[in-house]
Amino acid sequence: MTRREFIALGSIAGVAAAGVAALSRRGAVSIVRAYQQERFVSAGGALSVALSASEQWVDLAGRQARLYAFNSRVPGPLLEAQPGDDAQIRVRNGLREPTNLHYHGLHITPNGTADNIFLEIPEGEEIDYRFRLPLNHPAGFFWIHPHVHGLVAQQVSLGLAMPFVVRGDLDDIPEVAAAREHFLILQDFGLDGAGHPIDPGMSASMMGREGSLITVTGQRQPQYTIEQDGLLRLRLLNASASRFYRLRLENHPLHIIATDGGAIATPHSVDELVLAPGERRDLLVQGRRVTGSHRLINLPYDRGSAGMMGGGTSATETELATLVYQGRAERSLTIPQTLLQVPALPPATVRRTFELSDAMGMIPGRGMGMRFRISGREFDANRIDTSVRLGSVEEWEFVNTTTMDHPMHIHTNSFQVVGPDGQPERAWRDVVIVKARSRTRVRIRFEDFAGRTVQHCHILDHEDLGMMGTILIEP
Ligand SMILES: [Cu+2]
Repeated sequence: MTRREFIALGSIAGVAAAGVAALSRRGAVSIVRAYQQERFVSAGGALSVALSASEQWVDLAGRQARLYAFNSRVPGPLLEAQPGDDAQIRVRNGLREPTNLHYHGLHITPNGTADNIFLEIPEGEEIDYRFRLPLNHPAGFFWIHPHVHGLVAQQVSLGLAMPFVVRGDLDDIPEVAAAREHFLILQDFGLDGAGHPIDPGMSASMMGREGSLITVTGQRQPQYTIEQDGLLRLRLLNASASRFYRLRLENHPLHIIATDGGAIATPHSVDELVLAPGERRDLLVQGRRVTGSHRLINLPYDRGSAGMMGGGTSATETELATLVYQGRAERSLTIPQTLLQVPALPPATVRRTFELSDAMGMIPGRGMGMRFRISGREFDANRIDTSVRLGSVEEWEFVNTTTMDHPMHIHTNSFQVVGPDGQPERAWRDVVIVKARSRTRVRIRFEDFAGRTVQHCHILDHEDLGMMGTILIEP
């Protein structure tokens, strides 16, 4: 295939145009789209995508900001595929530093030109990522972001993130199919008055940088319309480098239908939802009211502090978005009774403990500061920290000795969180919050793919400051 054919294929889907006009509370007309950005959809078993990463001025929340962008937009395009598809993703690195792509949550090989974070794309060069999604890959909401150790927090916090949706059985459940779908990609940015990023400084890096401008799929406080008796499907992704969100929708319970790795067995209703960096949740909202606007609020969440350095999360409530009633559904839609079965993983044959700790050390370019470790060691790409057997089931306990929460993420395979009763949760996750001075267990099966992969804290500053370890899955 020539480069031109490749690019032409990639733009088949073009820009999504499911625009909906809505009256804002201020009386002006605003437009909210299902996904305003570019969209690439697989066809005939192939997903072909052309991307470029660059530092540039972008439209963000109604202003100009100097950010890092995939295809000139923040967040980047939406990629949509089906189980069994062959993906070819060409990325040109227009940044003045190396970058690469990590396919967060996808169950694909960590080798070659697939989900291989040890690959780097030098400045000015390009690479073709190629991989096949397994035929039994769960439908779900995954995402792509750079993963070059030492640069991850910077590149993600400056905007490099894009959603990767796998369509399948969950989408075919009639109520889910009938719901109006929106992707809510939560990002935060620290910008000065001119739109330039603010250097977070050392203490913010140790805590994990947070920006004061929160955007939802590139917009500030967007409006979503819901029909009376209708259903809204909100697909949430925390694409922030460090910020946790604690979400509540006024007057509406949130019906969770999927966690990070796909559907759960039955919808689970909550009033509040905590999302750590990297996490996703798929929610249904039922239009049980008639009128009014209802705010999606971000509540304070205390994720601890870096000792005497202070920190924590801001104590204020923020409005992230608004739900507005408009019209009435042709037929009344209800929350489905059942979704998809999730079998519990069998008992583990191997148990391991990982201690999460911090220690003072040198931070390049910044002087002495806090660094982060897993089982006493900082990340070293040339060392194997954990060797496991392909096909085996293991139970891992994370023991957090620090005064901050660490959301741990494992690449390649999703896991089940083990409850206090010793039973695994029937839900697939790839990020789990290990709260300050506490411990958390997960059960994981290393399926399908041998090779070298990693686990790390998804507060990306912590990862860059050492909190990552290698895993060798041996055939
Ligand atoms: Cu951490």
